[in-house]
Order: sequence, then C-alpha cells, then structure tokens
Amino acid sequence: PHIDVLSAFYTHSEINDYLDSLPERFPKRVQVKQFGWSYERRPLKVLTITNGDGRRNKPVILIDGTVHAREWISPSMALYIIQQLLDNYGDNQELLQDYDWVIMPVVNADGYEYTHTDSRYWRKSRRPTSNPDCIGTDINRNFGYEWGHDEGSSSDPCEPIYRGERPFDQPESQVLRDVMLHYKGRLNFYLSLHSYGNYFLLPWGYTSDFPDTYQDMMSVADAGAKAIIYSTNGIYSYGSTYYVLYPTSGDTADFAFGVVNATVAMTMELPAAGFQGFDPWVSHIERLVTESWVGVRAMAAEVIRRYPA
Ligand code: 0X9
Ligand code: ZN
Repeated sequence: PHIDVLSAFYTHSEINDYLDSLPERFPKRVQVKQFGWSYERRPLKVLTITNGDGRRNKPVILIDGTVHAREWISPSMALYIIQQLLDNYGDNQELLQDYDWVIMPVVNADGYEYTHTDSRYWRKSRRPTSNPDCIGTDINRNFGYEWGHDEGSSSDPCEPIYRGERPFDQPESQVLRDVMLHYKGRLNFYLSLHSYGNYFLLPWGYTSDFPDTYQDMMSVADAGAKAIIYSTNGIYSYGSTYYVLYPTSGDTADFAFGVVNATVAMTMELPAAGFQGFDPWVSHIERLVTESWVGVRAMAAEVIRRYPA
C-alpha cells in the first residue's frame, strides 16, 4: 500500500501495512521488526533503515512517534522521515553512510486508534487503572529512570500525567524500552517526536541539574534551530525540559540518556498550525513536516559530524 503522507493522517493498521510493504521495495535497505504488542494486542513495529552496504553495528539514530495518542503530526513526521531516507535517498545518502536509522512511528497504538474512533484528544494508553472511572497511563511518565517523583508526574490515575503503578507497567513502554536497550552502546541520537510547541527538549526533565554533556547536546539543538529559522523563519526554543517546559519524571528521553547512555537524547515538540495544535488541518501537513525535516536533518548531520563512526 502506498501512503501519501502529505495528504492524509493514517491509522495504526494502515501505517503497519505500509511498513510491511517496504522490505519488498527495498530488500537490501530495510527491515521491519515487531518488538511486542500493545495492551489491546496491536503489533508494535519498528523499521530499520540502512544504506544496504552490509556493514553491521553502525551507530544508530532512533526516532519514535505517537507516545501521546492525540499528537497526530508525530506519526506523519516519522513517515515523512522514512520516505526521505528511502524514496529521496539521493539527497540524503550521507545521513546513512556511517549511521543506521531506526524508526518507530507509533508507540501508543491503542491510544492512537482511540483518537480515530472515539475521542480525538486522548493522550494516554488504554489500559484500565486501579480507579474504575479512569483509564490510561502516560507512557511518557512510565519509564524507569527517576520514576515516581511527584514533581513532574502524578500518582492519580485520573490525571493526564499519571505515571502508572510501577515503572514499565505498560506494555507499550516495555516495547520502547526494549527497542532502546537493543541498541545500547551505539545509540548516538534518540529523538522522540511529540507535538506541539516548537521545542527541542533535552535532559533532564526530572531535575533542575544539567547533565555533564549538556552543552554538546545544546550544539545539536542549535544546529536544528538555525537550520529551521534560515529556511522558514520557524522559531524553536531549546534547553533542558525542566527549565524550558516543565518538570517531567519518568519520561523516555531521561531514560534514553540516563540508562541507555544515548549520546544525545531529545524530545522534539513539532509545530502547531495556527490554533490547530494537536489536530492540524490536512492542508498544513506538508508545511509542518517539510519544515521539521530541515531541523531533524540538520541535527542528524551535526550528530554524525560530532560523533563519527
Ligand atoms: O509532557 C510531556 O510528556 C511532553 N510534552 S507534551 O505536550 N507532548 O505532552 C514533554 C516531555 C519532555 N521531556 C523530556 N524531554 N525529558
Ligand atoms: Zn507528547
């Protein structure tokens, strides 16, 4: 199945069908792996993209989308990145020369499906909680590094930032954790796609302290922000999550940096389209993803330049 990323939003099963179709078209360059299932038993798939030269264990750029169900531009962005690396390979070869890309467009598959069928602004997973009136855990508060602080997450199942009963008690968090750990030791860039707000958010989320390599990560964010402002006048704010946005504990980027030792770990809050934050009009997809690709591309190039294989 062909997917025209720029002219529609797609469901989880459409996205999976598309991923499954790619190995036939790019037999030497892509691999689809299923790392597990969602709570409602949807298959959670990850795409690995290489340049097909057969070299193994290159450093990895890992990108995920749709940790939060309603942030629909994030799976679109993940698909757009896939198409840039595959269908527009000529322009992007150097990004795959010494690095492999691993892309998981939909982490929160159940929540994402629910935003298509029932409730457009659903954020969390769909697993019931101890409170029969409230469903779902925030996957971005459920990760096992500095999990459980009341600053930046909540123990109340009815809150949008509910962290779960225990770290990784959500199957979707377990799957993303396993994907990260699979690439431990060669994870040079972890990028989590969210929306909205035009932010590059760096560790830490859980504390006001800065990691030792904060300035190195800031240089990468700087490359992205400059590329975007030069190309489209888009303006990004960047810095530690704690200061630039708000405290978060148990999020994916802190885990990627603190436990998986990702060289650069970042949450990218993609742009809104005017007042359309979580649900941009279809007519705006093209502008949002092309602008964002300028930034992602520049940051990947900067990571590759700073941390050669
Ligand atoms: O609150 C969140 O989970 C993220 N914002 S959102 O509006 N997409 O819900 C921000 C998380 C940022 N965390 C780190 N970069 N550590
Ligand atoms: Zn989000």
